[in-house]
Amino acid sequence: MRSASRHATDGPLDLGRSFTPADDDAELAHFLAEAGYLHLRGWFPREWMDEIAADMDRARPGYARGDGRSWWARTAAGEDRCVRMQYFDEHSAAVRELLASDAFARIGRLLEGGYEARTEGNRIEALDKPIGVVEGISDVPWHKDCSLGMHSYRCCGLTVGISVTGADARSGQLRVVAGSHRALVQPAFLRRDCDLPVVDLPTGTGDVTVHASCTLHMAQPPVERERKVCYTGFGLPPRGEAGDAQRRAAAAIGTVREAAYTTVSQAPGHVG
Ligand SMILES: O=C(O)CCC(=O)C(=O)O
Ligand SMILES: [Fe+2]
Repeated sequence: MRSASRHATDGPLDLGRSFTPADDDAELAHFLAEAGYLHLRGWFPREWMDEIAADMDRARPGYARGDGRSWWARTAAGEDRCVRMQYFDEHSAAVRELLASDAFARIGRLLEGGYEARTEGNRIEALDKPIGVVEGISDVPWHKDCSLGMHSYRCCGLTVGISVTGADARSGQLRVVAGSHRALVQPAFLRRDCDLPVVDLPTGTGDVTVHASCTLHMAQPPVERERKVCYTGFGLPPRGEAGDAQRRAAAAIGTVREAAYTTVSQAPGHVG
């Protein structure tokens, strides 16, 4: 008789499952290891999200196109919008409190290996998601975060998305390919013959998405309502001499990444 002690690590995963702070870490870790992502519901207080949203609006005028700390995109309405503010912890006490919280640290403890939060540099990025981007990049199409040469240095990191305003198909949301972190698939585009499940991750305010750096994912462009989200993450500590190589590679690849919004334009996600 197993029913009383049945554990959610038994049997097939329910890929639409979300977890709350009351759930068992072993179940979260199992789901993350198997599926490559997590949806954590009600992880952070709504009041923190309201403060972060207000801090984003206050910080934005301090960023400028070409400052090396932000990404920009032009919209069909003719605006030049700041879509990604890096080093956002410098502008938000609420975000610093979040990064120091046990709820955040708990995510990094889910996997073995001594995952570490970012303690310096660009610790967290705050993203605004305008409707109707026609030039530049705001909603990144299918990719793996550790692609473009970073597999050797960054695998396997964890990306943590903090849903500041909530997100869904109308406001844009994160979509992931379940199990793609364990599959040899092209780290960009989603091939039509890929038979792994695509999972939408609609979130509420204060929810969190977690994905492995090797999980194929994309941001669905908003069509009805803008959204706000912050991205940070955890990584494995560099070991010995690899640390220097990692820093050099990260700097070189970082230069390419930082120019992306001036060299690449996303496919239009919005008609009219
Ligand atoms: O815009 C998003 O929600 C996801 C962004 C993303 O995947 C990335 O910056 O690597
Ligand atoms: Fe990504």
